[in-house]
Amino acid sequence: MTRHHRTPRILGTLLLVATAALTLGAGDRPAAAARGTTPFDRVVPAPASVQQGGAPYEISRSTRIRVDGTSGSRQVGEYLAQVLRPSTGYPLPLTTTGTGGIRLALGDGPFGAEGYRLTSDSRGVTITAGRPAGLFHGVQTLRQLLPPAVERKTAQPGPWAVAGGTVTDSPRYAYRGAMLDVSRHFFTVAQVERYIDELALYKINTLHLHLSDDQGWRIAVDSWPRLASYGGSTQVGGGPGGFYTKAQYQEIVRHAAARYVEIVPEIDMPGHTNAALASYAGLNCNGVAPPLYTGTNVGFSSLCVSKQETYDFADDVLRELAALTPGRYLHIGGDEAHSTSHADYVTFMDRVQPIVARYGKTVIGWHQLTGAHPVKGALAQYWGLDSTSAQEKAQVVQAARNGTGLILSPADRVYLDMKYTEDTPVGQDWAGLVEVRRSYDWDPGTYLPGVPASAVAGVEAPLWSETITTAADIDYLTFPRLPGVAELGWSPAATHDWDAYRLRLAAQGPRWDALGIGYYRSPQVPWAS
Ligand code: TNX
Repeated sequence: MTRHHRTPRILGTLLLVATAALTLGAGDRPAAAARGTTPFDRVVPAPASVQQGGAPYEISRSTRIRVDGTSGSRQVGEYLAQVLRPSTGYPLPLTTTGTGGIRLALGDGPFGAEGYRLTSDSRGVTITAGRPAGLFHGVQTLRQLLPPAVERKTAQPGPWAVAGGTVTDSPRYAYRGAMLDVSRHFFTVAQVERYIDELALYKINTLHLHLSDDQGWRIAVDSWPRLASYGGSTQVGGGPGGFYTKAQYQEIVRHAAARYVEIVPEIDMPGHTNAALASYAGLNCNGVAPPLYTGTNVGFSSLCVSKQETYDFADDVLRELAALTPGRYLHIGGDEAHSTSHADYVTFMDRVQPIVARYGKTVIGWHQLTGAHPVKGALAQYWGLDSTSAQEKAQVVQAARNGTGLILSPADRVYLDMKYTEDTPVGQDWAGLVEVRRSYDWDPGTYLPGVPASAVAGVEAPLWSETITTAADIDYLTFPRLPGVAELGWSPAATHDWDAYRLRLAAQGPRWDALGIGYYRSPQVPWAS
């Protein structure tokens, strides 16, 4: 430690006393509140470990963001600067020299792929991680330790103080996802990017895009151009629909990658394929293309399992999609294939899964895939309910025991398109009404008894779009439920506690106001205002 760094002895003694006094016990957080800083126990998702104490750090006009020369540290530094500059009005330059300020450093330590440590004292804030993703998650924690006004896009009065202490954090599960259905209603690149920004706030690291369904095909495929040009030309209720060009899709992928979010593209097959069947008559067993579909029924369409053309189609589509996708996964759907016989379903899945591997990707399918033969390494996405039959659950549990990983998306817990109450606008209720507590109050580790803990890859909150058309609709159904799912995916099981969680969640409300996110003001949560 240089002279420059050393704390005068008397101050050091005071700090020690303060640290002892301020280290958080359960329900004990008066000191930070008294100074106007956000206490560490208001962070969502709850960090693995927090030790609050010591003097706060105040961001000022002279604060610099110190990066370590690696491109990852610089990229996260630029991102942080873009968050902080508009509201603080400070220049916050990036630098590789000097001391103090906000330091983002890659280093050795027990951080894993996404973990980080954040320390704060009067001289500065240091975020250390093994990988850039960890620095990025640490930055999300730092945002939440600053006053909510930091999220505004115009200069605010401040002050901008971060409570003193240490957060040591890493995720419980590697897969923490959300899904957006861009097929039932199309959403623009800007709307998807906004969603990615919102997900990143809560350390979600995966966005699954449901790119095809009966009502619309949303991704350009060069070898089958009518899929997008015709199959993408409408949506639920009629209207123009839309699709992403390859350049637009890659822009979404880039935007996500800069926020350490992996895109998982889904082409739903063999059911949910009316848009494709309408675009190419040859994909139908009878050779006749059905009309485009703008209703909301499910289970009426199927690719023709006995035709070679079907597999040429699947090969071309998955090859082109794999080439656009740096992520590890291709989701091939497989749900609600009610118009495909069981034997045909198994035949289809047996032929299509190896195509995914041929293009270097790993299969994800909805959990009906476990009724066929999931290939080695495949993940099954469970979307059942409490009331799902014991037989269907047992099939999923057995697959997990045999090595199929599970992504948990129980519909009566984490389907973001379910209504909160009978009276809330937009959404569906086929899986039940899902208030905030219900979406948070379950444990992915024990949810399906008999599943080995190691088989649970993580959680995902799907947002189906039959009833929604705007960014405001997306926000309303997503907030405040998504942060709870994010916490189930990130935080240690030991932190799970509804009474504590609802206070953490309440503290997010003013942040969403500052970000322009309209949310459901659930009466279960003690919102501040
Ligand atoms: C079931 S969940 C579906 C979707 C619907 C959703 C509406 C799943 C794999 N299939 O086709 O959009 O319900 O909540």
